Amino acid sequence: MTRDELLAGLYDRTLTGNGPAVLELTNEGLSMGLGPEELLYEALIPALEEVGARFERGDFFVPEMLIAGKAMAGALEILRPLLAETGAQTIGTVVMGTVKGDVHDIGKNLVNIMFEGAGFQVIDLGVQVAPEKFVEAIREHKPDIVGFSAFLTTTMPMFKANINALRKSGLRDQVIVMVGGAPVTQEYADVVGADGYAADASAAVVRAKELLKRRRAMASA
Ligand code: B1M
Repeated sequence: MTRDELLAGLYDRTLTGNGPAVLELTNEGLSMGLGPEELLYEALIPALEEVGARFERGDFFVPEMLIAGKAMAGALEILRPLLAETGAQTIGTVVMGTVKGDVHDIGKNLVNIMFEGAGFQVIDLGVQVAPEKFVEAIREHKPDIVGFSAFLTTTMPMFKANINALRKSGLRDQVIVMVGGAPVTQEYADVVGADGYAADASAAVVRAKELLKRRRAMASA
């Protein structure tokens, strides 16, 4: 099998939610020498984008989205140690969660993997995380950054609710707030008063490092 055939096969099997074939092709791709990023960005993520497009057109329904998501999540577990492979020392702590009312977690999990790969310690609170849970976790773990993910236009307003909860608890100034998720934009992040936004997992790491550097420089000035 050629590289292009493998990527095309991985894309097709993810689109149709064939979990066992996705695992097999992911392993095969790696043994052929393809990088984890190639598998991710040239097959797995584009397949889920197509799933979303078909859902919007009414060609796919929730069950199809669910099995495609599960197939992708299985591949992500194989890729996780490779993406997070690093000898780096811990450079900061991040508390992450998908906001209340939202069960999407693949994008959040990918951000977590990239954060871990960059040397961050990640405390993942999972999905449907209520504002008071974020507050509790920030009190307990004292992270440098708290990350809120939202994947639905209807759950994005939880960013503001979370930030308000941090304010009420007197924690807002102690932590950098980052937001992200498929429908989120820089403009929306600014409106809700987040410190940082990133469109994807790699950009999230770059932005987190910038924000952390700035905060540490200000603290030592
Ligand atoms: Co849903 N879903 N879904 N879904 N789903 C979307 C998000 C949707 C865009 C599909 C569509 O219509 N095109 C649409 C939202 C529309 C909108 O709000 N405008 C949608 C809908 C409508 C729904 C339901 C309401 C459907 C229904 O029940 N009628 C329902 C909602 C349930 C709920 O949450 N309450 C629902 C359910 C589901 C499943 C459970 C079936 C499944 C989720 C499985 C899972 O996550 N475990 C699912 C899936 C799979 C999708 C799509 C197809 C794929 C999502 C995904 O994993 N993408 C999605 C379509 C799409 O996104 N194109 C869709 C791949 C992932 C790697 O990308 O999520 O963008 P992404 O993550 C990126 C960035 O967002 C960023 O980095 C990530 C990695 O690069 N990022 C951050 C994320 N968090 C960040 C945090 C940061 C920084 C960057 O800082 C803290």
